[in-house]
Amino acid sequence: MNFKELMEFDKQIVEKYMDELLSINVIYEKKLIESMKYSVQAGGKRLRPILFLETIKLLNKNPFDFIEIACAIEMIHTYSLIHDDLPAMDNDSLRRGKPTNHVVFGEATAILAGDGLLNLAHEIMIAFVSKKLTKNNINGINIISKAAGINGMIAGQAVDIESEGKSIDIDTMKFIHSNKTGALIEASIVAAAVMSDADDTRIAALKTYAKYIGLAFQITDDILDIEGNEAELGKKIGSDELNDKATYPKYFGLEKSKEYAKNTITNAIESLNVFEPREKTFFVELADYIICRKK
Ligand code: GRG
Repeated sequence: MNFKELMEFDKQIVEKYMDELLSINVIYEKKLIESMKYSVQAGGKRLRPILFLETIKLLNKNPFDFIEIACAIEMIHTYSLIHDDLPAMDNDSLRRGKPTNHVVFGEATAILAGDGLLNLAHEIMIAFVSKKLTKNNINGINIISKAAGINGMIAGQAVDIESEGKSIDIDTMKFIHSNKTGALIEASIVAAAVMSDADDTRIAALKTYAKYIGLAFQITDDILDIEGNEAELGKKIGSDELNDKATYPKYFGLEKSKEYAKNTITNAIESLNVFEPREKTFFVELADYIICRKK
């Protein structure tokens, strides 16, 4: 399978398995389950579970043995998007090309749907380790839980919200993005490496790779935001709405940010030197995809 086919294959497996995990028969809380399914099934690139599954494969383990962990990661990601879109946070009305969860189901249900997905993800991970109890499996799910929590994504989101309307320095901006966006991307790769019983050298190499692609992902997201806004709304980089956000283009300008993302990808690829070229084809192509993607 080539890169595109592999991405599609993994995506379909994750989506099929998530459908099964969300086939929950209830009597009273039908709206809650429907709203959880709505956001999970709204599409998305499924980047994090794909990274998880391909890392498992790279390290010669069977990805099907770990599929529920990949789904749990995507559920955590989806919860974060539902909550990020709420009126109290980013107040967005569109996500993954569809009306946001709170627009369809109301704010209270959207909050509960996010809570439900976050908790379900942890239930799934705990059920997995209780069936396959190894030290590395426990360490792996711990890496994912931490990345989603107050030492990762939630910390990044909290500082982002506190910084709204204020001018912040570059280090604060880097803190926000490496936690809000980078932490779960990094955890998807590192947890898979740990759960595959990889040696320390390979775990360290993959961690460095993950940090670089997380950073390049965020810079590219900022660039796409600007280019998308310019194309769709005729907004310019200096407009108030775009300037309100702490983004890489705001600090470095658009062209320098593109160059920064490119150099970051070069560093990501170099950090995989401990792997044979034939082993790491997917990861090299994925690094390029991160900065060439259109959404
Ligand atoms: C609410 C605790 C909490 C955290 C929210 C993920 C997040 C933190 C906010 C999303 C805001 C945002 C647009 C961040 C930039 C990068 C990012 C995470 C984009 C969305 O991820 P993709 O592109 O989305 O992987 P899809 O839809 O493809 O899954």
